[in-house]
Order: sequence, then structure tokens, then C-alpha cells
Amino acid sequence: MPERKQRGAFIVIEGLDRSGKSTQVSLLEKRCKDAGLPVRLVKFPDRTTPIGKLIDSYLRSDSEMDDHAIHLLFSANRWELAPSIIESLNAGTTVICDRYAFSGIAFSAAKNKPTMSYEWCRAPDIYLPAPDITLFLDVSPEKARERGGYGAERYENAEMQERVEHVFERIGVEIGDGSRWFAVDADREKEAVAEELWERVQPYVKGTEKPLQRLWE
Ligand code: Z5A
Ligand code: MG
Repeated sequence: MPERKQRGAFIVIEGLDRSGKSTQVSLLEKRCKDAGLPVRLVKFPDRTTPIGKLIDSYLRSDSEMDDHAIHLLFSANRWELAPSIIESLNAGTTVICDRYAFSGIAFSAAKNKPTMSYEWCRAPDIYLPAPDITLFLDVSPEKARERGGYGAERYENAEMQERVEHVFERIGVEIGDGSRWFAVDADREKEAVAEELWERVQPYVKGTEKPLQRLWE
């Protein structure tokens, strides 16, 4: 029988503000490298592209934008990187992603606008590459405060974060809580969180033969 081709795994880290996403993606990248596994880090929003620069200006409140328009720009920012993500995966590289489409839905649906339903917010990301596993870093508001509190950017306040958390809960259930989506207690020490993430990614991190799925298929 011909050997089935392995591809890299697509691993997404999601979570609220100050849950330690950026810290953990770096630790995970290092562990992959130390284990001799090819790995690439991606972060959304990617503020370096022309679309990303518009998003950056909006998040810093340097510019205003209609809520629908900024939502579509966040999605466009993912679509512009999607071909290169697929290319990396097909080349056997594990892709670790700091926030993804789930943040897009959660932050926009949390605005509670009648014209921005959950379904509307989800639509532009349909058919993006689907993660093999999503690890949701669950941090309590008390711990987030201890870590320097919320920052100065748009959305960085307790009320918004609470609404965002409720949308994330719904997404987790729909994606497959306990199978393709795992909530991880992110109140613990960095090392303890990193250890759990490393264990969770073990079934995927050495590559997979599973065809890459598309979001919400
Ligand atoms: N957004 C959107 O609206 N639509 C979209 O489609 C997307 C995003 C993709 C910018 O995101 C905003 O864009 C965000 C969502 C929205 N708005 N909000 N809120 P961002 O990812 O660029 O934001 P960020 O500032 O990079 O991430 P963050 O959430 O604020 O932080 P984090 O990455 O989760 O945490 P960290 O930087 O790793 O750690 C924060 C601090 O805590 C730092 O000092 C660490 O050393 C410390 N830390 C980390 N872990 C621990 C533990 N375990 N113990 C103690 N201290 C810790
Ligand atoms: Mg971050």
C-alpha cells in the first residue's frame, strides 16, 4: 500500500485578555523546536499587512470604523494568510496560531448589535482552514488583573471580556468541547499551563494523515 502523506498540525491557542496566549505559543514553539519538529508561529490579527495596519489603528483608537467593516477586515486578515498556512501544513510544518476566527466571532458578537448576530459574525470565516485542536486558556478576572490588568486598547475592559467569554463558551460547545476544543485552567503558573498544553498536542504534533478540514464543515 502506498504510504499516506503526513501534514503538519494546525494548533490554535485562544483565550481572554491576559490569559497568557502569547506566552504559551512561544513556550510551545520552543518545545517543538527542542523536539526537532518543524514549526511556525502565526498571530491574529497580523498587524504587519496593509489590512493588519488598518486593524492596528482601530484597536489603538487612532481611527474609527463601522463595526461590520472592522469585523470583515479581521476575517480578511485571516483569509490573506490562509494560503501560506495551508502551504506550511502541507510541507509538514506544525502551525501554532495565537488567536483565530473564534476571537473574531466572540469579540464582534459580544457587541450585542441586532445586525451582528452570532451567525452573521461566523459567516465570513466559513471554509477557512480548521484547527486540528483549539486550546482555550481560561483565566479568572482576578488573575487577569494581577497580570497588569486590562490594557489600553479597545475591548480591554471587564464588561466586554465577560460578554466575550459567553460567546467563547458557545463556540467551544459547537466546535466539540473535549474533542477538538479544550478549556485549560490558565490561572496556574506558566510552567503548569505549558505542561498541559504540551500533553494535549501530543496526538497531533508529530504530524497527521487526516485531511485538513474547513471551518464549520
Ligand atoms: N480581535 C478581534 O476583535 N477580532 C479578531 O478577529 C481577532 C482579535 C483575531 C488584539 O488581540 C485584540 O483584537 C483583542 C481581540 C481582538 N482585544 N482584546 N481584548 P491581541 O491578541 O493582539 O492582544 P494581546 O494584547 O497580544 O493579547 P492579550 O490577550 O492581552 O494577552 P495574552 O497574549 O493572552 O497574554 P500574555 O501577553 O502572554 O501575558 C500577559 C501578561 O501576563 C505578561 O506580563 C505575562 O508575562 C503574564 N503571564 C502570562 N501567563 C502567566 C501566568 N500563567 N502566570 C502569571 N503571569 C502570566
Ligand atoms: Mg497576546
